[in-house]
Amino acid sequence: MRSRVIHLINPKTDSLTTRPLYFNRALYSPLAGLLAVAACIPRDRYEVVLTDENIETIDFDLKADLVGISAMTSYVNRGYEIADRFRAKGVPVVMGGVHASFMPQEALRHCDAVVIGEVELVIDKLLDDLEDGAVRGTYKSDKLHPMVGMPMPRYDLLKKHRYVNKTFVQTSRGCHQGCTFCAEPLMNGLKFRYRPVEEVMQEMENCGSRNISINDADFFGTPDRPKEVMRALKGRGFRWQAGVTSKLANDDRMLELAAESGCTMMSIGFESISRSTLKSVHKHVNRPETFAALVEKIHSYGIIVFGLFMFGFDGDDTSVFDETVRFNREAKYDACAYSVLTPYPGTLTWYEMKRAGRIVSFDWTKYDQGQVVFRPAQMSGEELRCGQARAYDDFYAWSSIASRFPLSGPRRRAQWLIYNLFMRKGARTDRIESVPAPTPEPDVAPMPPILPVKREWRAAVLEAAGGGPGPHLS
Ligand code: B12
Repeated sequence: MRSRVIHLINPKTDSLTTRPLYFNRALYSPLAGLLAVAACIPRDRYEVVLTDENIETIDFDLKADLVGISAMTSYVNRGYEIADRFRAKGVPVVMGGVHASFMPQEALRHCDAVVIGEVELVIDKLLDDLEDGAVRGTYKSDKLHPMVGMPMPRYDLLKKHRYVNKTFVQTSRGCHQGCTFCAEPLMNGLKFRYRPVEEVMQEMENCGSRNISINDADFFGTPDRPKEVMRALKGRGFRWQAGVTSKLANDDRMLELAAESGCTMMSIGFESISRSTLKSVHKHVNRPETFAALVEKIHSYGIIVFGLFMFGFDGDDTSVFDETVRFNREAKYDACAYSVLTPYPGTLTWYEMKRAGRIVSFDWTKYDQGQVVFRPAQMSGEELRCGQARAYDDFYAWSSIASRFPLSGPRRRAQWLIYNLFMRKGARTDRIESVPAPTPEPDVAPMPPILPVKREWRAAVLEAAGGGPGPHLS
């Protein structure tokens, strides 16, 4: 018989894709982590309540035996406030997700326990400790989950009518790219772990929607595996979208299978139209000279291209904004996101900038890729933020939307419009304080769940952490 309640909370995040924008719906909400946590909790012993503060208010009076909070860096401060309130009422709190995984010592000032990295292999110990009234400290598995037999995410807990994208299926974890600004390789490793295709299909068939977002860091990371998944997807009537890298998105067989199996959109981290910039951040896979032809090719398969770009790299000067947008408009990207480079704690960019004394604000709320928390190399912070805002204005100007609109061909026009309207409105309402004031740095150093492979980076991480706590997976 169920006797205990676990309250899982996603704190509010003021991001342009998350804030409910049209018809009371958010474009996305980052709930995959909590649905995975809920999946691991035995249903016969616990009732799970899920609150996404982006769409509803938190019931602080709910009688829970444990509160679990997930957060990225930009909304971890709100997570800490929530944790403090529940703990003041005597409710134990556990935190997880990317920020707490990289900064467990900081998080432990606000909660009783932190899960570092994946929850699946430590949940039993956590729940045993809950029964014994002994939930405290860090929980970290000494190995990564093989991704076989993973429990089905609890889609039944989701208020589906409040999101445009409501299913987040992971077919793999890990990534072969070691991009310096990204947390993925230090959270999930540089090797792919794959879920068995039949388990992926089972999840998709039972998630309650035929529109699927594949949440892999890089669905097209290797040549054969995505083809297996796409062959299995064929004929089932799904529409799906995924984040992929540019190299294998150029493979006709891959695109053919994608189109045949229901792919409607690919999000691709192009990041920059400068090859030397891409090299400097270890995104070796991207070749800017191929970008325009790639967009055209993907279009020819009826698939929308959502281009993800970043501004503020050391090679960027003030010409980067107009040049990038001109390129994006001419190549007829369907949608673009322009992020400000952000040194997330524990990433290689963080250590580089920290060593050079270039990080200005350590206020995590500002780490939303819309504000400038560091000193750019070739422009002022103000120029970077204004340039980013101008890029959004230009790319989502009505004239640009009209000239890029797919009047003919098989791309889905309704989906195209939804993305353009959400991004246009989100970017325009996103004008917050652009260059935050300096703040003192945190007194605890981040520590990635997985140490970097390269010896010099390992040394830099350990040095910054003063020797650092172990053990770490390699
Ligand atoms: C898919 C994805 C998205 C999707 C999310 C879709 C969704 N519904 O979840 C979308 C497109 C919305 C998205 C948006 C953004 N994202 Co994103 N995203 C990812 C990606 C590639 C995978 C996340 C995912 O789904 N993981 C699957 C789940 C199952 O894994 P998980 O969340 O890690 O959860 C596991 C553990 O952490 C743990 N856990 C998690 N929460 C909790 C809670 C408790 C209580 C416990 C015990 C355990 C626990 O258990 C889970 C299962 O093992 C990650 C990369 C990564 N490695 O995390 C980046 C990542 C999380 N994103 C990132 C960023 C920066 C963003 C954006 C700011 C980008 C932008 N410019 O807009 C926005 C922010 C949106 C917002 N609302 O604030 C960064 C965050 C860095 C940081 N330190 O904060 C990451 C790490 C990528 C990177 N660049 O480094 N993202």
